[in-house]
Amino acid sequence: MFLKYLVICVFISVPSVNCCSTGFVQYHDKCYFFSHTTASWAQAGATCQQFHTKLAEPRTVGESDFLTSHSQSTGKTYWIGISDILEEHRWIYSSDMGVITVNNFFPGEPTAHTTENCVALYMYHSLHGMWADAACVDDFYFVCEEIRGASNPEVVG
Ligand SMILES: [Ca+2]
Repeated sequence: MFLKYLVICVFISVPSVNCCSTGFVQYHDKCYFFSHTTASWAQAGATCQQFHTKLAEPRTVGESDFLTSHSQSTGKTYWIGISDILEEHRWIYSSDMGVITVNNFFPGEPTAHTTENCVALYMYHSLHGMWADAACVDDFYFVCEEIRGASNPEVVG
């Protein structure tokens, strides 16, 4: 099993890019964990932090498409690390409060103004994993992203 994992890592890795920790899924230089339990947006973020990760912050069209595609494959709705809690309709990443650099809101989304301030890869109402605003207290699955620069000496590439 370990050998199989190692072979997959070598096969899909770009040279010099480390493999992801067990349980994480790799996309280019990012490692994502798709949760198997649900939580509110804030609880989800806290859970990610317990493992030295953060709620996923898609910065490129490719990263965003990967997250949407993976959520389609599981059929679940996932929280990601984008909200407009601080200022209505100003969508920012949680970790650095930067305005989003990619926009994957489903056409017509976001819809709910101040009652829905957190972004999910939304599987309901035929949104197919594209972004929608949702009430931050809702319980959804969530995607954590490994924080780059955090050393992981036990992980071999
Ligand atoms: Ca809002």
